[in-house]
Amino acid sequence: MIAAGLATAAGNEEDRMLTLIQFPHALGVMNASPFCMKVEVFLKLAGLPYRVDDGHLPMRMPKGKLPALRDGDLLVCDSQAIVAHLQQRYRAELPSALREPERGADLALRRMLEEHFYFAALWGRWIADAGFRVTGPAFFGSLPGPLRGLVAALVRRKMRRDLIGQGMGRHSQSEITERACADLDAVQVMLGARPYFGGDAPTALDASVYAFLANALFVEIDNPVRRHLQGQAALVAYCARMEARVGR
Ligand SMILES: N[C@@H](CCC(=O)N[C@@H](CS)C(=O)NCC(=O)O)C(=O)O
Repeated sequence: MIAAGLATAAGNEEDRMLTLIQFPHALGVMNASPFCMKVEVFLKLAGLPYRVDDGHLPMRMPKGKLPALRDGDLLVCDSQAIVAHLQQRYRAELPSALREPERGADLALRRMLEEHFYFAALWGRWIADAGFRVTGPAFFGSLPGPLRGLVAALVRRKMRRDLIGQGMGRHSQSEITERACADLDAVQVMLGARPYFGGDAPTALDASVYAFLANALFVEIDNPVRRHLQGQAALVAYCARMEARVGR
């Protein structure tokens, strides 16, 4: 009886726990999707207990993308909506820096990474041959032989279509590289001499910036954007500081 009671209590505890729905671990970073990694970094910085569910395809989610967060009966989709939800519902439990509302300059920097740099990075992973040689086996290597090449080619085709629709895919490789490196230069200038964008402690913006930089720096794809980032001492040191707090 007691054992059954404990099992029920543990079950309830499990039910209450936040569930981060994201892609399976790959490419040697916390998550190969910077948006998923941003949420996981935020959860770690916040010290909120969570579990990961990596068994869902993005097209089955309400917005067709990952990440999503299940909090009780609520399913929150989109990384920024998730951060906003956590900031609101768990406000009292968050370190004070994570509660800060996003200022205009922070929003502009985050949007640059999420809505511009992201697409240059996507191009580097899926369209550039050097990227796809790494991405293809990492994401599809576990599929049965005949399916592997087919699914990889279909997903790559979708990425190419998306990138042309969004616009980044219409530029040449050197133009895309130039744009991505300019974004990284801006990130470094905006960080300045501060340890974090939040000053002495990371804010929600740091979760996003670190997720994007870690995906460019730690993933072993040799390309000019990664080499540029490797030469940006302040951003490399920033990534090391964030890694020491939350891992990579
Ligand atoms: N604005 C969304 C973007 C999420 C996003 O683009 N997720 C990508 C992975 S990085 C995805 O799920 N892609 C699947 C697809 O496009 O089919 C957020 O902040 O969560």
